[in-house]
Amino acid sequence: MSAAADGQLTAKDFTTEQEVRWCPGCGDYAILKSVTRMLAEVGARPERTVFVSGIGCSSRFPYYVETYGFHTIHGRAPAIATGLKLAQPDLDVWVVTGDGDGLSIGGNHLLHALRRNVGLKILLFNNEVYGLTKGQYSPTSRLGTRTPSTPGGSFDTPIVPGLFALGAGARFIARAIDVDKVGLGAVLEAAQTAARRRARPRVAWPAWLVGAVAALALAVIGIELLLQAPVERIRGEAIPVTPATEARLSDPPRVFEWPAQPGARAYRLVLRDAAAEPLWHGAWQPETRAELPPEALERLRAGATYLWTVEIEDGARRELGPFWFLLE
Ligand SMILES: Cc1ncc(C[n+]2csc(CCOP(=O)(O)OP(=O)(O)O)c2C)c(N)n1
Ligand code: SF4
Ligand SMILES: [Mg+2]
Repeated sequence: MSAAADGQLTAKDFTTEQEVRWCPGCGDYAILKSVTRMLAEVGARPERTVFVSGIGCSSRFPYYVETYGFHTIHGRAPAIATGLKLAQPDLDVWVVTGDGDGLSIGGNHLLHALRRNVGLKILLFNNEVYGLTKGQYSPTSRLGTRTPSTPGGSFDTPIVPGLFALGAGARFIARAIDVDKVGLGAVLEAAQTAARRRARPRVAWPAWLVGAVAALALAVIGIELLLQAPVERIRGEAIPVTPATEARLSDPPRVFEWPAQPGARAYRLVLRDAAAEPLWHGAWQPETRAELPPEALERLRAGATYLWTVEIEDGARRELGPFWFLLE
């Protein structure tokens, strides 16, 4: 590993010599580049950083980053990473998973890792398909997707991963696009900062209990870790909407605006309370602006905090726009 003259590591220092086995043009290359760049920029230490993955093309990620890593078993990376983080809370533990690995076979593990909030950073590469096993449909495939396993077109309603994370009680939630270097970089840095602030679980566990819980998690038994804390504040950024980063209910803004997104046919603004329950939403509309009616303002004033997302309709599905927010 070579360091720059000032001792600062560079993205190259976080890149391994391994032959990368992704197809030419795969979006995973762009994510790998953004991650190695972010690790250098935030001053991460390779010996304090671990990438844990499941199975899939995306899950080959640990081979390509010059840190510690585990290429584990299908869908179980969150369980293994939870055990590691509880045993070594000062490590930066990242989980890399795919839409199939994380939301299908590992859905249960992902759900419990999200609600426990032990300080893992989970990257879910959502290419809407099982890439490694030649393109079967996945839980995020759009309606009508034709694949070897759905020759007549998929008829299952796709999961929206951001909403799944919200509903599971995650504290930091974000969505970015692989080739959006600036947006993805900002999201990765925000994730790193958010997790560092919660680096230690709030409950100090004896070592024997940590081992027991890791084993139980692997055996697919859900356990309440009582790590929930009252939500006092919500901060975030989204498709740069005005008002941008922070909103308090004492003075709710009336008008929200956002730039047009490629491929979008319609938008809907959704305001949620701290438990992610929708408080108000505007109807689908082609405009990139929404004005809250008086009854929506009343509902906001009645709550304590809220966050907002812009949903995008592109004809085949609904998705959340790029965003990040942190529930504190
Ligand atoms: C227990 C088990 N079931 C199924 C498989 C086959 N399998 C390997 S990877 C994969 C899906 C990967 O999809 P995703 O997580 O979306 O990753 P991608 O390749 O798209 O990055 C499947 C079904 C397996 N290896 N083990
Ligand atoms: S099969 Fe798809 S996900 Fe896998 S490396 Fe090729 S392009 Fe990427
Ligand atoms: Mg996939």
